[in-house]
Amino acid sequence: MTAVTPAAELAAAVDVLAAARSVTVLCHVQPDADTIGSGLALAQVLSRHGVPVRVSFAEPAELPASMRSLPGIEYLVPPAQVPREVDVLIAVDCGSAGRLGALADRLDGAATTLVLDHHRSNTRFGKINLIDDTAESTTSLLARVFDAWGEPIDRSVAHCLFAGLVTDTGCFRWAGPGTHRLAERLLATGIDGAGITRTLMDSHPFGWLPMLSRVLGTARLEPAAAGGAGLVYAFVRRADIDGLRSEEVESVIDVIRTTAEAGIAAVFKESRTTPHLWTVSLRSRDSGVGTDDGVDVAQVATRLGGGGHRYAAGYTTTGAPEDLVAALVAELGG
Ligand SMILES: [Mn+2]
Repeated sequence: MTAVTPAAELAAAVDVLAAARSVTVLCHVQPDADTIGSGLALAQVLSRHGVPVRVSFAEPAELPASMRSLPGIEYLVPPAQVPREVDVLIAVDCGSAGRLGALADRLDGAATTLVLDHHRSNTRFGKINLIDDTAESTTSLLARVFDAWGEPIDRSVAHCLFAGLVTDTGCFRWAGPGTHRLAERLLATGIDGAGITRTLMDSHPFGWLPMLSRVLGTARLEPAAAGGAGLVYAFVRRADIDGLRSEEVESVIDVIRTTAEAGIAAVFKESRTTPHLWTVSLRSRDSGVGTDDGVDVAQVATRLGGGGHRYAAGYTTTGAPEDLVAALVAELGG
């Protein structure tokens, strides 16, 4: 299925961008390359028009190291530098206001709010909501916004858009019709696609290997879960990730989800600072972009207080490991 972006909302979004006098772009907490790539691409294009723009995210304090070479990084400011009252506020890649973390309170002080997103579970918390859950990434939605606006995608904007596209499609595993056409267009600007991919997805410090070894030792299979679809899960405890980056922690799900006997994969990741606080990554194997089979993990995550896509979602929870597993298994049905 080729992505279908709602035309009226697309036009409304372009109107907001074209008329903006100053813009604050907010990315989601624990940012990934799609939210940051979207923010920095928007900042670069708005700057061409002389529009003052800042980009921020609530936490953690530092941008993940793998994203520090993205063009436009100079537009990033710490959350304390985002004023209480702003002109145009744009949330990128955020399924709900809660994904803005402590910066969610800036929504009330904004003259206009624009939500640009591709999450199925999006709660439409902006005044204008351009949501396309058939888009592979928020950066591919942005490519359509720039086209509708008549803004060329140059090499440094393409770098940011490619960063979101390659990560949200899992290195083009979850590509749909049009995905490779966009990739080709971005690569034709002269960006180093292999280098961007390696920096974002294929580089880990040596400490990643012993961490994986410990974490994979916690993996368990529940073949009867989710009506027989099967659940595989593992735990990343705080002691496992000392000195490692979020990139290493987030990579674990990509190993766990390869289990052939399980349609659903989960990784429980303990907070570095708060014992028994966990963020949970969920993946559904047979529920990719443009397909309607498999378990919709966005629905599961939403019922557990989170959100996401039908094939990739997450939530935050507290408790002892065995209780977390029991709660998830109960929600999956059996
Ligand atoms: Mn995304």
